[in-house]
Order: sequence, then structure tokens, then C-alpha cells
Amino acid sequence: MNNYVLYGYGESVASNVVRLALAEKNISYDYKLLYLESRGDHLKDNYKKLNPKTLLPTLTVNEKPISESIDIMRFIDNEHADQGATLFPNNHDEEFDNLLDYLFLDDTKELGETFGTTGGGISVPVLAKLLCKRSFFSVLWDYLKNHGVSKRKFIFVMVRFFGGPPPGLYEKMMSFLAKHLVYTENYLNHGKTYIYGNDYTAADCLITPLLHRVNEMRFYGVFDGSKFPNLSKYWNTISKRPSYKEAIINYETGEWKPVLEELYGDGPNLYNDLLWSEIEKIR
Ligand SMILES: N[C@@H](CCC(=O)N[C@@H](CS)C(=O)NCC(=O)O)C(=O)O
Repeated sequence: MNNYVLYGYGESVASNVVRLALAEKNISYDYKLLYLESRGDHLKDNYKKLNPKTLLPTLTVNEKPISESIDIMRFIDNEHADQGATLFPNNHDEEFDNLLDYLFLDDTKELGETFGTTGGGISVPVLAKLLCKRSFFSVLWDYLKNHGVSKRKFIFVMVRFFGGPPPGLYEKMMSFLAKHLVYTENYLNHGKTYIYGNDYTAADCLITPLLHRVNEMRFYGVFDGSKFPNLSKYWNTISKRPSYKEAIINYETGEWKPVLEELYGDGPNLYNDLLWSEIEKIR
């Protein structure tokens, strides 16, 4: 029997993807929590040996590391083919692969280019506050010296420098997010229960944390049934599955909630109106 250890962070989209997949496959594992922006645990040498890109998550299988959320899902699905959900349907077509590409947090793509990378982009106000728990110089040193993805080094240093999204970035993210929400709403016109069909798959593991992030970042009105009926129905279905609580809610670190309160009080995201005006432009 394999011994699994997952290195993850509660409020990380890609960690949520893999925890959902493990929950849907009924696989138990040991968990190692690494704090990202507030402490930079992922930039330490011992983690970089497991994951040279210094990204979360990593799953070790009998101490051998696998990185990339999609590859981890593929591995556990093959290894436990007869257990839990079938994450990669046997005869899936090209449309399934394209859907995964669109939803995957692909660190080689630009922020906003796909729904996956937009999940990172809309998180920046919180990431900035967490980075600001550390001095500018320790962030500068740590990220420039140790971060494994060159284009991210500069982004994180800029975000720490401004203490929030660099000028213009969040406005751009609103237009990307609008595009991806409208696209997903239209995609769900297929009327099936899940994003790819009537069975839960890896594509649902990828999109659930993205929609969770939209909700968490206080973009109001997306899931209330009025403007996006398909998305609202779909959100209702996936967030009621036991895996949502088991893999996402139960793993929250508690670091994000106070930051969200500091940013938005009891109200919506400060860019909520801009998001809706971007949505209206393209609907
Ligand atoms: N393609 C990777 C992306 C992983 C990724 O971007 N993880 C984020 C958290 S959601 C991370 O580690 N961010 C920390 C950083 O870039 O410093 C995967 O899907 O596993």
C-alpha cells in the first residue's frame, strides 16, 4: 500500500484541487501544511528539493515526489482505478483535454489567460496583505533568490512593494474574470450535472476551487441564480458534495478570513461593480 504525504496550503487553489481529488477517490494521506506568502515556507531549500518550482502542492508517494496538480490527479486515478470517482473518463475526447487546459492553473501562462490563472490573479489583494506580514527586504531576498518560477519572482516583489495589486492589474483581472464566468455559464448550457457530463471528473476538481475563490473574494451576485442560472445551479451541486467541506473548508488556515474582513468589511469586493460592468459588456 502506498504511503501518501501531501504538502499543501489551506487557501491555495492548486492544493484544493488535489485535496478534492483525494477526497473523491477516498484516499487517506498525511498532510504537511506550508505557509505561503506570510512565511515563505515553500521557498526553503528542503521543500525546493521536492518541488524545484517551489509551488504547492506536492504529493509524495513512498517518499517520491509528484508535482503539478493534474499529474497528481492522473497518478491517483490510475493507481486507484476502482475506487471513488473516475477522474479521467476512459474514452474521453479532445474536448475534455481542452477543458482541463482551460481550468488548470498553468504557471507557464499569463495571469488571466485561462480561468485557472485568473484564480491566482483575483487573489492578489489578499496575497499582498499576507506578504506585507514580512519586511520588503526579506520578501525581495527570498523571492529573487529562491522562487522557482522566474516570472513570478518579479510579480510577488511588485505586489509586496505596492502592498496590493500593482496599478491596473486588478482592473485587467476583472475583464478576464468576466470573460471566464460568461464562458463557463454558456458552457454549462449543455444541461448536464457536472462540467464535463453527468459524472464528476478531474475537471470538477479543477473548477470547484476557482468558483470557491470567486465566492471567497466576495464577488456578489454570481451564484444567486439571477444573472448566471447555470453557474448557480452547478455551484449548488458541487458545494453540497461532501468533498467540498472535507477538502476545502476543513483545511482553511484561518489566515485569509481576517484579511478579507480588513479589505472588505461585511461588504463586497471593491471591484464588484467593475466586474459586473465588464460582464454586461460581453453578454
Ligand atoms: N501548475 C501548478 C501550479 C501550482 C501553483 O501555482 N500553486 C500556487 C498556490 S495555488 C503556489 O504555490 N503559489 C506560491 C508561489 O508562487 O509563490 C499546479 O497545478 O500544481
